[in-house]
Amino acid sequence: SIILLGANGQIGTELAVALRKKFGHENVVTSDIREPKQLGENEQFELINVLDKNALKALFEKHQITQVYLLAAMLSATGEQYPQKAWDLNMNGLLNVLDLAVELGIKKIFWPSSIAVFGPHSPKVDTPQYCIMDPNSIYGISKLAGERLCEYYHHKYGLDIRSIRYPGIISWKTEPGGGTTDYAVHIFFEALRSGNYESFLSASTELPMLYMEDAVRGTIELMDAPSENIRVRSSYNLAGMSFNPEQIGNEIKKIVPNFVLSYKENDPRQAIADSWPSSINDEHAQNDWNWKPKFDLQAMTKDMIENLKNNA
Ligand code: VAH
Repeated sequence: SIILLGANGQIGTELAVALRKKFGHENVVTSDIREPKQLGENEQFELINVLDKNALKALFEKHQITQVYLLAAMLSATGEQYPQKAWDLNMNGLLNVLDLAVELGIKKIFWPSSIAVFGPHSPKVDTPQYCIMDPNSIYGISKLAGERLCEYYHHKYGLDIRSIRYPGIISWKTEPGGGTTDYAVHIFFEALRSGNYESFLSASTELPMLYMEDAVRGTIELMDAPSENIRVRSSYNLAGMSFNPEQIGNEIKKIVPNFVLSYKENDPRQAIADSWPSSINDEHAQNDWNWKPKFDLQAMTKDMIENLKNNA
């Protein structure tokens, strides 16, 4: 079976739906440190703390796990409030999965990295797969270290572990928790709820972003690709779109004409965003496994507002 660790999070929630559709409910186990808000009648869920290696081993054996998607992590903004906890969860959670995968012969692993692995001295525009990487958030540092571990365990133990450096991900089903790119999700909820939003990032802060449908499809396409095609065993750059708060605000105003966007000064997340690239080069993902995004800013905005109006 396949297990998703951190299945209640922004990405895990939607990856679970896609994996159950692809492999069948009976072959997918979701898990997280707390119960999900809702669970379908034939959906399997297990409570687990990824830092409890013995419990994790028992869970992997109980369900005869052959694939692991490790989505449990603490994101950038929360990480700056609790750096030691962020390091512990992000690194030891990964190490537990890597070591158990070697011990139990688990076939495939997915682990998410992030554009947070780049730092102030990385090229800012069209950031390449290989370049200087000096992340200065504990989240980015843990993701860079995680990439090094993934590549090491692949070469030393032959683990088929695959990874994507996700941009900020935008979705309507589950709000992100504690990220720096979360403004791009909150702005939609507020535009429809109150008609105004105060962005914690400045108008010109351009960041790489990806719509959830593209993120989920890309993840599954990466995992489905033949192993010999996967030439990057650290983590693949992946690009969707890039925009700043002013641009997404203007796009929303085309649909919600009286929407008012304002800006909050001196939010700690501004410094994190300023250390990240504004756009990403993903030629390696294009060449190795035919990556191609489907949603640009216009299409994403339209889809977000339609879904929020119909579902939230
Ligand atoms: C964050 N959403 O903001 C995550 C992501 C690139 C951003 O890593 O921390």
